[in-house]
Amino acid sequence: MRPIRNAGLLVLLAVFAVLGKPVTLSAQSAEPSRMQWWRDARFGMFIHWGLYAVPAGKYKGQEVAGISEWIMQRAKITRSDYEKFAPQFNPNSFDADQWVRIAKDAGMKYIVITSKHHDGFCLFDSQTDYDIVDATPYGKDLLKPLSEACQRQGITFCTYYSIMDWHHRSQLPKNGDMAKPEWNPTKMVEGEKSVYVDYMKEHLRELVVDYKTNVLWFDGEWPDWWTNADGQALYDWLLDLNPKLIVNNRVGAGRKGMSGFSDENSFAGDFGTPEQEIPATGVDSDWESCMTMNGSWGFKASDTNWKSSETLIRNLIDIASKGGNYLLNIGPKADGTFPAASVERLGAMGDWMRVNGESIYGTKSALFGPSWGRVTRKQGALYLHVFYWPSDRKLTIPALANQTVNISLLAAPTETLRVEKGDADWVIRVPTTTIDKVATVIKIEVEGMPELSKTE
Ligand code: H79
Repeated sequence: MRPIRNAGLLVLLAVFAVLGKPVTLSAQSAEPSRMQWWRDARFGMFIHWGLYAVPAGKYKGQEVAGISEWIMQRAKITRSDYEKFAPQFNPNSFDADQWVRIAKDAGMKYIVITSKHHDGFCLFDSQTDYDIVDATPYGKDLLKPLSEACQRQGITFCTYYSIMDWHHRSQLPKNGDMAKPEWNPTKMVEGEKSVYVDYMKEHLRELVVDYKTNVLWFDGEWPDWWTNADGQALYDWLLDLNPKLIVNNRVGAGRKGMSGFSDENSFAGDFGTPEQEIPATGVDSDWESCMTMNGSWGFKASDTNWKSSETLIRNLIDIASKGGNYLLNIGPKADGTFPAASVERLGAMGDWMRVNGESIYGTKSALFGPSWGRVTRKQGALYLHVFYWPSDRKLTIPALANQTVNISLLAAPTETLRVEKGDADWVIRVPTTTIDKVATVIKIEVEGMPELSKTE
């Protein structure tokens, strides 16, 4: 496990206001590790799918406020009433290869799907019985074909798993009222905790061994009956099952808010999990921002508040420039298809990534944060992502210590750009017109790892 825990201390790369200020980078990048594929990937697909796709945000004719996968809590639905969605869940249009193809075409390298959300319903064929095979007319496994399609197409298959469970008998609503339940957070029934931990372990063994999940992305860890010691024990047990498994910090307790980083009181896991936010500065530990395209994780028919493709592409760049991964969510419909608005946006991201992907994959956080955009770098190249095209055709960056080999636009690679190298600053001459309104990438090919020349 990584030793660094304090988010306050982790914010080392706070240079996004001061052009040219050199920063210290830690050893994160040096060690070859099971995190390598994950660090290189930079872009993944989150999928929230379950029984909540059936009501899709509406209960008994009424719109229910909030994220759709929380409808059981938001509308205070009893266990037996919620179970009635199962006979209506029949995703006949589900096509695992098509889902994976859409993710892959968008430039995503991994998929994290809800194997079980807070509602307790499993999308895989478990030994336990509240699942897609045993409880729905569909009657077939969803995660096995998805895992296999991922393997066929070279996408890494990963799973989300909620510790809190609104369906398991071990847990009661916090108001103790099974007829008008307040499910969040659950209370543990006296003496039932070990029964529930065994139940989780059955699922987790299935996911790791039979479904070959590569990441376990825990959530719902905040009820008071789940402790850091429980998280540590589960983490150790999982790593024994598969020493290459990656597990997020939410396997442990003590997360204070949505910023998703661990402190000295919480479990660090293998990566931090900011939710619906991007850290203001670079962070020197492994982290991944998970975000929605509209306002809901699960499909919500009434939510048409979609972010633009421009926002989504710039979020990906922003996150990469700060050393993190972007886990971008899809909420499939109950019939097994992705909402058209999501597919459209992923298409635009794929178009951008096909031209500019090398400025995202395998990159490390920036050396500086300019006003005109963002910066990423890797061995042999510094990438300037220009959001705001300079009207004077000049882009200023702090001087690099490296020898330059070539400067070009990823969107027009045959043309070499001129640079005027001053002691403190370099000025790159760019074409008059914007190449890409969303983000034009200039590649400065250099010898070695880009570093700033000493200016202080
Ligand atoms: O699965 C999606 C959501 O359903 C779930 N996480 C994403 C990935 C989620 N989103 N919002 N919430 C859960 C709300 C939880 C909020 C809180 Fe808390 C739980 C507030 C208080 C307890 C977070 C955890 C902030 C403090 C502890």
